[in-house]
Amino acid sequence: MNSADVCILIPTLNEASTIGQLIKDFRHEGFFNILVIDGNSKDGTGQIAEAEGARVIMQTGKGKGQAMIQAFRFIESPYVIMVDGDGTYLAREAHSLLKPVLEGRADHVIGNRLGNYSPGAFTRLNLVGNRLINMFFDVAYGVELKDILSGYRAFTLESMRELELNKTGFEIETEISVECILKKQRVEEVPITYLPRSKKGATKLNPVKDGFRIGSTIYGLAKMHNPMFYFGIIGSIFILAGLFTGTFVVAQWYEGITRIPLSILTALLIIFGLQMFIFGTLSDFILTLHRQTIQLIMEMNKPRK
Ligand SMILES: Nc1nc2c(ncn2[C@@H]2O[C@H](COP(=O)(O)OP(=O)(O)OP(=O)(O)O)[C@@H](O)[C@H]2O)c(=O)[nH]1
Ligand SMILES: [Mg+2]
Repeated sequence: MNSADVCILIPTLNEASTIGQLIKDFRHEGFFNILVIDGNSKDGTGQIAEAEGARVIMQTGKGKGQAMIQAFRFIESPYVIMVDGDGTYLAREAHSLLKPVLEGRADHVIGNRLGNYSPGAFTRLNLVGNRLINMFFDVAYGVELKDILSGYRAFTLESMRELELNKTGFEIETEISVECILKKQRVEEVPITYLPRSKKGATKLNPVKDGFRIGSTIYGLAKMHNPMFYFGIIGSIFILAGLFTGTFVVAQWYEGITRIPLSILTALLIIFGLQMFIFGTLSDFILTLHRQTIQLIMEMNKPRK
């Protein structure tokens, strides 16, 4: 492999305290094709990156996702590594991340931070949030991925071009992970080290707001992949609410009090909830038929021997 075949893609927003050393580290590891997509940093991040020999492009919109989507259009090299610019990932681990891709075993490799993180790298909230989000993702998409939000990844240009990406903020890693699953890419996870963020650079992630957006992204995108999961959650909420009001209605009835409006509400909640399950079953059925049709078309299009 020629070192120019790998593009190191770094999104940055005010990371002046770490970007210089990070680029030095990657160059030391033999990677010279370094692309920084900068969100118009005010602290000289772009100038530092340029002085260290990286190609710097300015982001035209806002958010990490918009930056990544814009930067992907500039990449021509067959292999890509994406890495955050805040110095939390180690350049020397790029080789183990790239290995499965270079050996043709995987299309997309995720650096799993959750096995080996330094004390303080995750706040307690971030750690719990990460684990919950990964569990939710695994149930929704029927896979076993441990760290879908990781910012250190290696993939082929070809597999990256297959992904349909629209998310502009911190939901981008989620969308990438979902798209990899939907496009049936071979995804592998490799353990990596995760270091605490430098004290000098502030985080851009709001754990509550961004955590909620990430959860909604997983849920929203599941409609097309696992409709039973999508409609089942809505249905369960309504049925649970119906059981709650229903328990009250029955308890009151035993005491001789009849609650007519609440009984009607209970019936409506349970009927609506059950309908969601019927919706999910039908959607699952339609999806199965659609998948069979697509498979048939693919087989028909295969060149005959
Ligand atoms: N170009 C660009 N980069 C961004 C933007 N927002 C964040 N980044 C970069 O994306 C990377 C990840 O952002 P972080 O703030 O470190 O988010 P995080 O790693 O999920 O959260 P921490 O654990 O707090 O570090 C960093 O290199 C940021 O500088 C943006 O709007 N535009
Ligand atoms: Mg970070």
